[in-house]
This record gives sequence, C-alpha cells and structure tokens, in this order.
Amino acid sequence: MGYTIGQKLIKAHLIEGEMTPGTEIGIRIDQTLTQDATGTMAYLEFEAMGIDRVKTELSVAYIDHNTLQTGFENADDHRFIQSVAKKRGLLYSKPGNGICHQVHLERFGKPGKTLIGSDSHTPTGGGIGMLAIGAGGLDVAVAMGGGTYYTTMPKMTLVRLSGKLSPWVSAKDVILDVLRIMSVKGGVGKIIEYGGEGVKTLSVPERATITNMGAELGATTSVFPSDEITKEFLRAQGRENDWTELSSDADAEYDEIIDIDLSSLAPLAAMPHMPDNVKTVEEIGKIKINQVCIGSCTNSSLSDMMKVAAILKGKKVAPNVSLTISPGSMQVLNMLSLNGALSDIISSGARLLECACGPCIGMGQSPNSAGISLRTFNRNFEGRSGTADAGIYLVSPEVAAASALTGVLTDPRTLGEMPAITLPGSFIINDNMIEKPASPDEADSVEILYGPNIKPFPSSTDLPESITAKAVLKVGDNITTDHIMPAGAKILPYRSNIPYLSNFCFRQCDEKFAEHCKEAGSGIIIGGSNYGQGSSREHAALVPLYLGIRAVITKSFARIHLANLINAGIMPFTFANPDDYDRIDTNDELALDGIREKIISGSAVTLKNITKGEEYALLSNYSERQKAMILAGGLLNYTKNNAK
Ligand code: MIC
Ligand code: SF4
Repeated sequence: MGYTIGQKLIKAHLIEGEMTPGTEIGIRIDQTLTQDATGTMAYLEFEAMGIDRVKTELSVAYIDHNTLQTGFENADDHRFIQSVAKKRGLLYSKPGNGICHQVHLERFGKPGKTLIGSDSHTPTGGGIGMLAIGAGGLDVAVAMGGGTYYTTMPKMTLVRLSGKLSPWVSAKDVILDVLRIMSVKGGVGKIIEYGGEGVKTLSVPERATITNMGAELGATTSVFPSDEITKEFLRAQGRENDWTELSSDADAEYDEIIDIDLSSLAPLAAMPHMPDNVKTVEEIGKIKINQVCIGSCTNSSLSDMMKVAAILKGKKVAPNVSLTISPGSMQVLNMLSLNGALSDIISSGARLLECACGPCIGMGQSPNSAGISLRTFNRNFEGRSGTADAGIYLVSPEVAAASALTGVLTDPRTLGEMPAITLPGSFIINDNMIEKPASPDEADSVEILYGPNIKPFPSSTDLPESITAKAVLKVGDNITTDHIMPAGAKILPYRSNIPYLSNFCFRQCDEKFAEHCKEAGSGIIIGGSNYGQGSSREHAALVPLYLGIRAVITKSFARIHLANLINAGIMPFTFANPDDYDRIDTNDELALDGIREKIISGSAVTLKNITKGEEYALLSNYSERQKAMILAGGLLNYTKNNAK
C-alpha cells in the first residue's frame, strides 16, 4: 500500500512508535517557531532546561502578537526574547516584520520538513508541503533542545478538489466550506490533505489560507502537495533550492474522503460566534456593518492585499464603516508601497495598521457596542475582539472589501466583473528586520535580560495518592482557550506573569472563578465536548495549575490543550458515559481515590461524587510517557527527573 503525504512526512521523521492511528508517535523536528505571546514562557522553560544552544536546523522567534507596548511589560518581554535568541542560536524577527506564519512561509519554510510552533496556526506551512504542527510552548522548548515531539498518530482525510474557483470566490470560501462540512471538532485526530485536479488551480498563498484555518477544524495539521506551483513560489522568494517535490502515492489509502467542486462554491461567511457557523453571504443578507478588518495570518498575503487594493481603487469606504488593513509582512507592505497599491488602499479611506496580528487577537480595534465586524481572520469566538456583545463574521478579502464600500454585508458577485490583478514574478527580499544569533564563541558574553514583569512559572508537585476537590466550574461544549485564558490588549502584556493573569481566568464563564479556586485551594473542572479548542496557549493550563486545578473531566478534548494539560501535570479524563456529565453540579465534592496507584497500574479510574453518593467511570488512555509525566507533575519535572 502506498502512502499519503502526511504519512510520508511522518515516516521520514519517525523516531518512536508505529504509524497506527490513535497510538503515540515521536517525531524529529527540523524547525521551530514561537511568537511573543507564547514565546516568553517557552524561552523561560527552555532556560529552565539548561540547554546552551538550539539543536534544530532552524528556530525563529517572532514578535507579532503584542506590539502595542502600552507599558514597559511588552518591551521587556521582547528584549528578553531577543536576548535569548541571540545567545541560544535563534533568528529573531523584530516587531513590525510581520505575522510569524506569513513570514515563515515567505522566508524559511521548506517542503518535506517538520515544523512545530507555539501557535495553533503553524499548519500554515502545510501550504508548501511541510508537516507543520501547533503545540504548547513546553513542547516547542523540548524540540528546540533537540528533543522528540510526541503526538497521536493521526488518521488521514483527503479533501479532493475538482473544478476551479469562480471570480470573487476564494480560498477562504474553500476552508469555510470544509468547516461547514466537518465542524470545529471534525478534524480532531486527523491530517487533512488536499488533493485532486483542483489543487493545481490554487496558488501557494491560497493553499496557505486553507491549511492555516485547518486549525479551526481541530486537525493535527493540513497539507498540500509540493509541486511546480510551490517551486514557482519559492523561486519568487529567491529560494528555489529549498524546493522538493512531494505528493501522495496513487494507491495511498485515506480513512475519509470529502469531495469539493471548487466551481460550485459561492462567497461564504462564518457567523457569530463559531468558525463553523457557515452560510452563504447571499443567504445571510445585507446586514449593516460597523467595521471591516482585513489581515491576519489567514488572509494577509500580497495577492490578498492586491485584490483588496483593486476592489477599493478609485472608490470610497462607506461612512458607517471603519476599514483597517494589516499587511501580513514587511515584504507584503513593501511591495504594495512600491507598486502603488498602497495608495489605492489609503485613498479609499482605509486605516493602515502595523504588519502584526493586531485586531485578530484583540490588540486594538475592538468594535463598538453590539457592533458588527467583518474580518478576514480565522476566529470569531465570543468576546475575542475585546467587545463582549460584538458580532464577528469571518469572510474572504473579496467580501470584506466589497462590503466596506457598500456598508452592508455584500456578495461581491453583485459588483460586476472582478478587477484583474497581476502578481510580480519575484518578491522583494529584504531581511533587515531579522536578527542573526551570536556565534557560539560570542554567545557566552551575551546576557539574558529579564524584566520585572517576568515571574517564575508555576511548578507542579508529584501526583498525590488520592485527590478530593470541589467541582469548581462546570462548562458546556466547545469551550475555547479564549474562555479559559483570555487575550486582548489589557491582558496580553502579562503572559509572563501567571499570578497576575490568574485573575482573568474563565472570567467570561464565572467572574469569580479565580477567587473560588483560591478559597477552595484545589479544584476539578467539568467540561463538555471539544474542551480547549482554539489557541495553543499553554497559559490555559498553567494558570489553572497555579489556581490549584488537578484534573479536568470532559466529554472530549481538543488536541493541543490536552497535551498542554498533561505537560502542566493536570490530569485530563473523559466520561466513559457522557450522560454522567449531567449528574455533576458545580460545588459537588469529588474524589479520585487511589489515583496514583491506578495511573501506575493502568487500572480503571472512577470518580466519586461525595455530595451525590454516586460513582462515574472515567477514561484516560494515557501513553506510558504521559503516565510518567502525570506522576511527576508535568513535563518539566519529568525531564528533570530523567536527567538525574
Ligand atoms: C490565537 O490566534 O489565539 C493566538 C493568539 O495566535 C494563539 C496563541 C496565543 O494564545 O498566544 C494561538 O492560536 O495559538
Ligand atoms: Fe496572530 Fe490571529 Fe494568526 Fe493568531 S490567528 S497568529 S493572533 S493573526
């Protein structure tokens, strides 16, 4: 039997385990990336491991999430990351150089290589045939030190594309259609591979839009073949030598096949508050809008921006709309400014923002009260924009630009012919905002600069014999890491200050969550299905750990968050019988008797509900390595114990 692209990439990097779906595998990591919001913690963890220099082929530290610098905190974090990068052998991408995924695709990604990044949208690299996976900061720190990356061997899904996109319909509509079909949990435990005749009609930036938003499916990653189109993209970036061909074997077998005829797609939108709440723009109708934001790692490439400029050219943004544009990288901005498209954008009345994540992570541009905002981003979770009652719609750049002109949600096909754009054959290569590390000889004299906002991360202790704790919180399905540990301009500067961050934990679900936990001293969280979807932020595990959470019991988990919980030393369990979820109420006194022994022996775990006098069977399915981590109180303790 032949192999799929995903299987080929895994096979070439497999260090431990067998390629049987559902079992744990360990793979070698060639490249890593971090961004600032997760990076400070990842580098603190890397420092705690005591490794002198990164051992990967390439590691890059990007600054793109929090570039506001409203106080010293962020500037200090950036300085810390810059000093670690210099000393430990990483490239450092300065604030303003662009969004990590866009810059990585342009300058560093290589077909056939593995990449893990402390950001859930790392699968953007799948657009050029990388095995690119989002992970928690600690997993990235281990990989930087040359350690193996462990994950569950995924199943393989083929999205078979036929036909060609119609004018005004774009890659965003393809991934929104996949989300409509599969839902935000439909990709868990799978690699989503794109194939079929339709693939060759899609450019690299279009492919990257699709693999980027595969994160919203909960997938392990998404991947396209590496073909002539990939080669052309790398050539235009002056990196033709980085190209290798990659395709699936003709007799490769997939666990699931989804057919999409590109010609049948219409402009789509994901309605509030989930990326899979998808309808056609026509069906939703001409709702009045207040804001349009174009950018983010999903849709900020040169071709996206050129399309937007062509639509806006010679026109005026509607009076009721605030339109913001964030080009994905310095390269994109530079090219727009040289070819005049930037002038078309600005002349229409658009506001130009920095090449960074910006409004996507709630760093400014929060909509007005109950405002309607169209965004070319990838997440529209409630409250993420910074305005609790705002309604965020996820749309393509075409829909966004057309609607900015009309002031209402607009199917761009009603605007007549789509303006043609020409893309250059080569990109401007300017790496002036990328700092090189010190040579190993010079590294000794580089000092790592810590600021006063950087506080030690919480440590966990060995798993006790038994645990008795209250159900401090019970939440429903699809809880996101934005619920658990919100981001946004007010909180993001404190990503390296867990004690301060803890005051904001689960605020949207229970304003007094932190207080309750502190009073109780320890706790257990009860959740529904797909608990912890969204971001890779390990803060969503480290902060609960700091607040005394020892176990999270749910109907099911999202992949990265599950790994982050175990890394932090918090036990994730699922209900053997999902109906037992309904039997537990907040504040019930719960007990996991003899839990240490049960984890060691792998015997069945039961949860005692002391308040109700009931017992429920729990499932864990931990690998031997995960068991050892849980017993040791997390990955750092486990690594330290192993080093002894
Ligand atoms: C996000 O889109 O939620 C983020 C911000 O990029 C996160 C990382 C973070 O929380 O810092 C992600 O997707 O991993
Ligand atoms: Fe940045 Fe938004 Fe992309 Fe996350 S999803 S990396 S916040 S642009």
